[in-house]
Amino acid sequence: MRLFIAIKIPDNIKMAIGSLRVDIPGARWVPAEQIHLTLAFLGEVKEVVAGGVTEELGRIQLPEFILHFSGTGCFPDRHRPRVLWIGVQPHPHLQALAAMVRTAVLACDIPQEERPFSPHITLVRLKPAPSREFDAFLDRNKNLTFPPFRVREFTLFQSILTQQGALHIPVRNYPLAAADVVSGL
Ligand code: 3AM
Repeated sequence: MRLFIAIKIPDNIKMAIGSLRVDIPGARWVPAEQIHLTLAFLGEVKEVVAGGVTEELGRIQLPEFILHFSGTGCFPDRHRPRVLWIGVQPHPHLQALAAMVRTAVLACDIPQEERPFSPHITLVRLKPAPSREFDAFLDRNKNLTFPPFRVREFTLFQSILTQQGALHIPVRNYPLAAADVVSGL
């Protein structure tokens, strides 16, 4: 099974993000209902290994925290855009969660990329050719903000590739510890 680990985004924010959709040549927009914040991509793993991952993830202990999304940007850069994203304001608990998830995944002998965790919400995948519409979108949305939200859990997802695109199915949710507001504000 093909797996990844992510934070679900509340419906009101997914709808607000989904409503940004405009015509950009060569753009494939992530369907609003699939918008998420990826913590780790595992790829194809055997069922027995997936069992080990669910167990390791269950050991993670971290308090709830509050996240803010704002602005837009692209990978690898604005001149060769392949991914257009919504920014995630840094939060120490988010970094800690990503690090703990990475350790859990590595403990199951699933290789992980070396590059540092760079939190983002993928909005569009596109051919690396900037267009007037693309530039206008980035300029228009550079100071975009969304309501903050409290991260109460993270989720192991299965990704099933179909001709219509990937289907994301939650396999298991892992609650964070209820805490007094730890907001990073
Ligand atoms: O949140 P994003 O969109 O950055 O790009 C895929 C998505 O991350 C990423 O895993 C998340 C859920 O699909 N992904 C897919 N294939 C990948 C791969 N081969 C990958 N990340 C790294 N290597």
